[in-house]
Amino acid sequence: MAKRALITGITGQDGSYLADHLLDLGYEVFGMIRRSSTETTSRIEHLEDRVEFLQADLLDQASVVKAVETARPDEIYNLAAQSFVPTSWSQPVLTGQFTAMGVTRMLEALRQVAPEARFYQASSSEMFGKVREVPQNELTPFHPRSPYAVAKTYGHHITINYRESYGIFAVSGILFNHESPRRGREFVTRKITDGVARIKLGLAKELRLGNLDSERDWGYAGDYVRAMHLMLQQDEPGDFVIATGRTHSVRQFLEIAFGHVDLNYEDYVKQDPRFLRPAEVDQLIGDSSKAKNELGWVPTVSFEDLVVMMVDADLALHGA
Ligand code: NDP
Ligand code: GDR
Repeated sequence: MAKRALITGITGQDGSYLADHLLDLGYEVFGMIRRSSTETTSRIEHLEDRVEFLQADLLDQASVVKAVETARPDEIYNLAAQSFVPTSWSQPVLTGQFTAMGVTRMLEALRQVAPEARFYQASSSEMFGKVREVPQNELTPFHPRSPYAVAKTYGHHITINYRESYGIFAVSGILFNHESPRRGREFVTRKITDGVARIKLGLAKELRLGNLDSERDWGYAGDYVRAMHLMLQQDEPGDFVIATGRTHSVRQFLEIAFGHVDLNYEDYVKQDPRFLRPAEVDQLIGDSSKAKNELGWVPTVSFEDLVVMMVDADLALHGA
């Protein structure tokens, strides 16, 4: 019989790639969607006939229980969150409700109606924040630098706590930044590739950004969702860092993205203090050797290829 998976956050970047991947593997896929007055399903339009959607909101315990009850999942992937770091300073309480307490609500629903289900929590490299060692691995201490990262750190620990308290097969993937043509436009990579496409096609004259010196370990989302699935297929539950092991600055991203369309970023990029953060994470670089050894997971898309893939996709989207 086909395995059943419930994905929260299915309308987001990762949810859409994970749904593609699980359907390819023969899963029956259920997707949790919250009600909205506008369409939020553009990333999963191509899957509408193949996924069963269940309306629920992470803020509403009864709706979450109902979704788990209906899906009767073998695996739950908890990807839903308020995931944009700057918004976590303007809406810290709501971010805590979604990104921290939402995890407990999902775990409680699992405990109540599907205690045998395996649970994946979307943890984040942002938990390392002001890093204590380089590169960061599963044992590196956390020092979160934003309300988002603090909320994710809670979600990480409550997942481990439910594993230890109730024997639930619950794992946490500590994923470093991963991007794709489906990335939200407010995140820096997509903001840049969208900006490059607009500038190249004469639709915009400049691109306003914040800190160009921060460095991230950027990978491709399509690679990272494979790791989520692998984590739930192990004999024992455990936590894994997923990263490329290479770090680049926003400036380097700009050089490649503008260079790809024969432009110089310095002619178009303006620094704007509105996009600076009250506390910054200066550099992240992950050590995913545990994932390589135990899951057999390795990334397949290089940084350079990722940037080019995203610029080309945005050029096509704008009609080039
Ligand atoms: P997105 O921001 O693209 O997607 C977030 C999803 O969460 C959307 O489907 C959104 O639904 C849903 N959601 C938000 N609030 C609620 C709520 N109250 N009830 C139900 N659903 C809700 O994130 P990504 O796909 O990039 O990331 C997936 C997860 O992985 C997130 O938890 C993120 O924090 C985490 N993560 C991401 C990394 C990355 O680099 N992408 C790295 C490490 C962790 P809607 O469409 O309705 O807004
Ligand atoms: P991040 O991603 O905060 O790492 O969180 P984001 O792309 O927003 O920022 C990366 C770095 O770029 C700098 N930056 C800008 N960022 C944005 N958004 N807009 C700008 O104009 C800009 N200019 C410079 C930022 O200061 C930062 O240093 C992402 C999210 O997906 C989280 O949910 C996830 O947990 C982490 O990645 C891992």
